[in-house]
Amino acid sequence: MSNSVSRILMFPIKGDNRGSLIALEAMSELVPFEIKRCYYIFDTTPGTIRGLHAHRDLKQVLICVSGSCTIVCDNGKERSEFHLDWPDKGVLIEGLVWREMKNFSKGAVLLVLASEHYDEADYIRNNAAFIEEVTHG
Ligand code: T46
Repeated sequence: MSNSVSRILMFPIKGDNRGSLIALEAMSELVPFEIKRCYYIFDTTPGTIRGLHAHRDLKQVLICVSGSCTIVCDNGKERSEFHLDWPDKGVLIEGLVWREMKNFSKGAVLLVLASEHYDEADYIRNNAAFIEEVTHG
């Protein structure tokens, strides 16, 4: 069985009368890895579901920096849903976790910090293969 983790993160806001700022640093409690890549998802087609895959060896923090969306995480034993609707919330995903992103609001921007460079070989895009790997290793 996997020791995969997905959990909500709450980021401290540095606010003053000019507005708000959130600062995230690599190798901290909130981002527990070196950041090798970041990417963002935007201009999402209404009603679409993205993701629908797992990773073998990737740590990520997902932040909806504008608008809102829902992140579904399934580690083969339990399925969790996280609604991201403000930039002070994130989701940390580590280990073998099937993920889906859905319910994107108009104008939503989902920022992702990742521990590794892009590697298609790290993806499991077939759900039956994910179940097999999460169950039997
Ligand atoms: C994940 C979720 C949250 C690249 O060339 N480089 C990259 O770094 C990424 C992430 C993607 N791509 C290419 C690969 C595809 O041709 O961009 C295209 C769309 O990627 P994909 O269909 O994998 O996008 P999502 O939104 O389904 O999944 C993405 C990440 O790929 C994935 O790692 O965890 O966001």
